[in-house]
Amino acid sequence: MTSVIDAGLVADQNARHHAQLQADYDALGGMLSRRGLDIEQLTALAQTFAVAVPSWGAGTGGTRFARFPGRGEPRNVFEKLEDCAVIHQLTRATPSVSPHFPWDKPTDTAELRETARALGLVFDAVNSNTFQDQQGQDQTYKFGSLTSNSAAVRAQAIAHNIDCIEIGQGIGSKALTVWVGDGANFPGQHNLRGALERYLDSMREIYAALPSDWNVFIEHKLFEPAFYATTIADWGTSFACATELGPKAKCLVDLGHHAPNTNIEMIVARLAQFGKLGGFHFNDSKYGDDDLDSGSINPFQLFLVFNELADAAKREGDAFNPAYMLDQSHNVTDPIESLMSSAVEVQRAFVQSAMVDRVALAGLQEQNDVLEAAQTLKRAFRTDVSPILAMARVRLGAAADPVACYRASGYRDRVAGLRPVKPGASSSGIV
Ligand code: LRH
Ligand code: MN
Repeated sequence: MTSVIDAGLVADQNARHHAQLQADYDALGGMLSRRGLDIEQLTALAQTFAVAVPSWGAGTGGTRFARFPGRGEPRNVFEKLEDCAVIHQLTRATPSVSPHFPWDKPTDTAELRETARALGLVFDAVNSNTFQDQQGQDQTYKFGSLTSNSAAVRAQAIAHNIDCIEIGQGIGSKALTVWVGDGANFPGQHNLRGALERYLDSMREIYAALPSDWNVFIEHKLFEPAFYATTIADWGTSFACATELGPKAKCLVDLGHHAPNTNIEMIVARLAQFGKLGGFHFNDSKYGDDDLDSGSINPFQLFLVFNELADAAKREGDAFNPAYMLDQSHNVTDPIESLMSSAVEVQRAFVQSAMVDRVALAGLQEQNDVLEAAQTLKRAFRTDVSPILAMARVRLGAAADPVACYRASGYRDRVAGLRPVKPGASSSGIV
């Protein structure tokens, strides 16, 4: 496996951190053992954590107002993979990449799969795209795709999703994520029930094309690009459709796709209870689908989501295995730095959720000792597990401080020289 960053530099950087890290680790170990927790066990658990990186997150994102391209933008899927390999080399927490088609459509799937393998990466769920019209496309998606009242438009959208499954099989993926922006901007623009009926008819054809060991993830979103009614607007509609379609259909929760103050951890608990929690798009937001770095605005919510995941895993054991993926837009930061620190923030919530004393919590809930029950969760969230996460990385040959190591490597300067900025061109497809 090729190391994109010089392994010697990573070792040097880690050597500088060693004494301080060991001291912090021992201090935390002492505190945790007084709470009956074994830091070595938690560090080993941290090393099992993995979250997929969105290929489209490796380039600079933007909004409808503007996109300010960064230096050394990846110009194709191969350069995106190289950047994703840097993220995994320095965090050892992101072994897989979730591609988006046609943005990442390869001419040769074997070459793409082999390039990823050589970089120590595999492919997670593939994402279809019927929310944009591509050059030379026959039918427009202006008035919807899988829900369009035009059979020709629906057929085109269905064919695209089936094409994504075929490419996905070629690169070793096992799931298709279907997010459609279909909806209406005006009351009366379309028949609300008719749109969902057409969606289900289209999804039944896509479902029928799934290999036996594949899943299809339905991703709901409250609004945007539709601003009055979105066909798959909430978890209830997604759940009803996944149930209607069959066992290979599951629901994907993008944290930014809900109304402000929605209790997302409760949605996670519900979908897990009914066996329909397929996966996540982790990010953070303050207002809408802001696609900000995970844990950057509301880390307690991220912790509470993982607290529900830990509860579900305790109930269902290894069979409980939702797909973890990031889905972010990096408008003002270096995407590699944001993706590394976001992966670490999701890993942090994962480790903190494992420190919750679930037996004590159940007892306190039984006794309606409300305050102590709430404090039992807060105690885990308040614990700074940074030494555990850093030690887990160092022991796996990754960086004690990924961002500092990345900056010391000069990688961005190097690729900036190799990848001239194409003015106005968007590498990720998102404006
Ligand atoms: C829609 C979404 C979806 C992706 C897109 C890039 O907002 O979250 O998951 O296809 O972003
Ligand atoms: Mn998403």
